[in-house]
Amino acid sequence: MIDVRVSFLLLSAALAFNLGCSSGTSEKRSTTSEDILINQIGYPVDAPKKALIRLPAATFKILDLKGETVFNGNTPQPKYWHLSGDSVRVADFTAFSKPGEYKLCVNDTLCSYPFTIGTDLYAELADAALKSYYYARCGVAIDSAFGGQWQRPAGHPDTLVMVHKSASDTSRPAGSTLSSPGGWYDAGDYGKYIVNSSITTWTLLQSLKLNLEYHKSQSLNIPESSNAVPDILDETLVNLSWMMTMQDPGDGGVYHKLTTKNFDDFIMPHKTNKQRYVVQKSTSAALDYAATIATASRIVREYQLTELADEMEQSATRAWDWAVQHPNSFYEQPADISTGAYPDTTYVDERFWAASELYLLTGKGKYKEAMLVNYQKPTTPKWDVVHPLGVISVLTSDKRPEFEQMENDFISYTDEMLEKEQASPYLISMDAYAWGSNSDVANDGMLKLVAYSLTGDQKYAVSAQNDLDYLMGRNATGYSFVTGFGAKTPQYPHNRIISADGIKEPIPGYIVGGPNTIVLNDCESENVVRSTFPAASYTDTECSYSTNETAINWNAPVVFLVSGMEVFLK
Ligand code: 9MR
Repeated sequence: MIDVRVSFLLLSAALAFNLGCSSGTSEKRSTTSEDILINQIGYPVDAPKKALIRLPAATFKILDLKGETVFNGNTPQPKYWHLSGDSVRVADFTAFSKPGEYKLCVNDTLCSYPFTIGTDLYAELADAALKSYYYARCGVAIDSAFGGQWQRPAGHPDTLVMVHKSASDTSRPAGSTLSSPGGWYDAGDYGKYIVNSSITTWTLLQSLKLNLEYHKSQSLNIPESSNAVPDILDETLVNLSWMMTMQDPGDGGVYHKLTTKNFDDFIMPHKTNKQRYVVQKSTSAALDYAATIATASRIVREYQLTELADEMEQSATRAWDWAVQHPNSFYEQPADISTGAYPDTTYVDERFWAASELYLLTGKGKYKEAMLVNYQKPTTPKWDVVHPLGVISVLTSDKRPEFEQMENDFISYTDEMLEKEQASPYLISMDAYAWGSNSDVANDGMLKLVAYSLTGDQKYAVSAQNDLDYLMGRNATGYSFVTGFGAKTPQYPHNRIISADGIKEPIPGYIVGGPNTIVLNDCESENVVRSTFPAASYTDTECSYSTNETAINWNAPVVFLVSGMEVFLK
């Protein structure tokens, strides 16, 4: 017979554990502590499992949901980080790998959010990160059959876009109109920008290439899900079709962006009616376009989309030719326009990227020459640092043997990242915080997964897991940065649709830009005071466009990293 008193105690202890409040017995009292930082989704069975503790705790325990201790560990001395302004100790429980749901506790009373040890932990996250692009589609209605409660009417048809005077020529004078529908909204704003679209689209295509079987098995429930191509390619084609309308058929040049003169208000897409413009042709737009469309041409050919592949090849080549004739058309924001600029001051990296993709597509010597002339050692990619994208394309192609030095440089860079991660109190390779810092961490993870796929050395995948752990909560802010995933996730991203749709839960699957101190006063009017330590300088407030915005280029490496971890470190 069960002892009623014992079973009551067990039950109340379990409840207290679940609810994070007192059970009435001091030894079982547990409070969720913001000073125990974990991956709030959890850890794959065979992955390294590390938490960070900001408390003076020399030991820690892992408890199961019944409140039973299943693992005891010691922590080393804390390490101070000048970027976060705090000291953390590593709690390593890699040795414990029994699937289940747990909390990590110190001093018997302070516990982390619950987390899981298991397999396929990131599958939903991978789907949601990719489906975020469906929700960001411009010019189409989001149907409830696919978008659930986040359904919305179509907005921004972009069939009568005006040519801005900065973009005018004799065949398309200022004030004339053209049609450039579709694609994805760039970010929290409703603009569409070629530079940022390019790195985003390429990253998704590269994820498809590297994790082919995984992406083939994904079903996102988007309108195209039942056709013969993987959903990631369907979604990417939505943006590629738009990008191709941004090329001037007359001269092959590419408009830098399609936006209103000033940012739209925080209202739904179908409620906006400001005139939209194509603005200035730029060399960066032409080269990024050439690189992305050339990459797409190779991939769609594999899916027997032959006509499209041919059209893309011709289009990419024309954009390259335009850029050769206009090598220094730097984007200059016109006085009457204030939307995003995506400006740049050097095109060496863009030229290398475009030349690489065109060489892989056509095999022509002139592109190989341009590659060699413009080569620089790879670093972490960004919208204005794109040569690493060309390096990845080359190293994951059949042309890899021609470029041994490039491979050495790539591996040296990833090895340097691993050294930095080992020295980092927060176990990441990033050592400077820029606008969109979360995407820098995700891009580091992407490079590590590429290094893993090239060398087969598990150490790179292990390090990429650390990047994912950081993004999902093991960071100085304690936020799991992807909406809808984790115990503490952004509720008020700087995103016009999420703000205006009237739905309490933000659309899931969006990573926010993350901490940095570039614009400390973006929420001044709301009296938000941010940390002056860059790693901790984040606020989940809508006004914080510099830390809490969503953006397509930030989500793409998350798709890559999370899908990759699903494959590499189950
Ligand atoms: O991601 C961009 C970041 O690197 C720049 O520092 C910042 C300021 O120029 O702009 C960011 O890009 C924004 C773009 O200009 C407009 N759409 C929203 C983007 C994300 O904030």
